[in-house]
Amino acid sequence: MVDIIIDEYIERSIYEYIIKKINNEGALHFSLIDPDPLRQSPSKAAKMAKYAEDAGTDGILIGGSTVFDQSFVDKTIQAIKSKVEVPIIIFPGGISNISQYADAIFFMSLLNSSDPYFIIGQQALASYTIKSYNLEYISMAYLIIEPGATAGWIGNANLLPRKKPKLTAAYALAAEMMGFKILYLEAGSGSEKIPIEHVKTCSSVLNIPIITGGGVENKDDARAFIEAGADIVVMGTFIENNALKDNGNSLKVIIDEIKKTGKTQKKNHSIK
Ligand code: 1GP
Repeated sequence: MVDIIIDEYIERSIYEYIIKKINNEGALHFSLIDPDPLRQSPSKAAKMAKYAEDAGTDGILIGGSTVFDQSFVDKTIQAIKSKVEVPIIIFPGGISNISQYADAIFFMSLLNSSDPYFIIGQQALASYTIKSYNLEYISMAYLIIEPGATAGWIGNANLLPRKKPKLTAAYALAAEMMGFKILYLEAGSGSEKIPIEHVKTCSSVLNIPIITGGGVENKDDARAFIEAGADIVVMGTFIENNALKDNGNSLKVIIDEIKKTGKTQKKNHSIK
């Protein structure tokens, strides 16, 4: 059982926390921190996370496509945990990203990979470790749209065409039918934003929540995703570039916009 400190959301799981918070607030914000020693030290990561929490973020995601040192993931999560109260969820770029210190892991499958290793291979290799850590796992379908950036290249993704939102939605609907609890759509970190039509089309057919991110740099970007039907907006590069410079002030403007727009959205996701 995970101990979530935020009083109004004492839940038995991070998954329930996410669903109920989306239903109550209409839209959430997650902050992605890449636990890569070449990017920042654990203490710097913890400072970034604290600024993000103070700016109103609803969760910290930890993960990166080029993380090769698992011990650094542990250290980064422990440092962040000592500073913030919001949940810390692993958004794994690979099996090296797993840590017993996180509150949960997005147990994700890159459904449009051309390589079964990224659809079920890594997951099989990770399964016993996750069980032995008693780590909460939240099944997530992961779809990468052109151009895909590092995640697309590493994951050998058969990138979904930017002009084909229906194709993305067909994959997303299949994922929901297969039992995935959450959908994550992106075109890669530090990349172009995905075309809004992909979010709209997925949202029109899905019941499970939609997370999207990649290239969000201002409140207009964030608002557009929420208005299109996204439930959670993820930001990584912006936080990495700005949080320590302005103490999270520019991030707060964007999160405030997400929360304001969220209030105009009616959400009724069921807990599966
Ligand atoms: C990556 O969507 C996230 O999975 C965040 O992307 O780094 O571009 O904000 P950015």
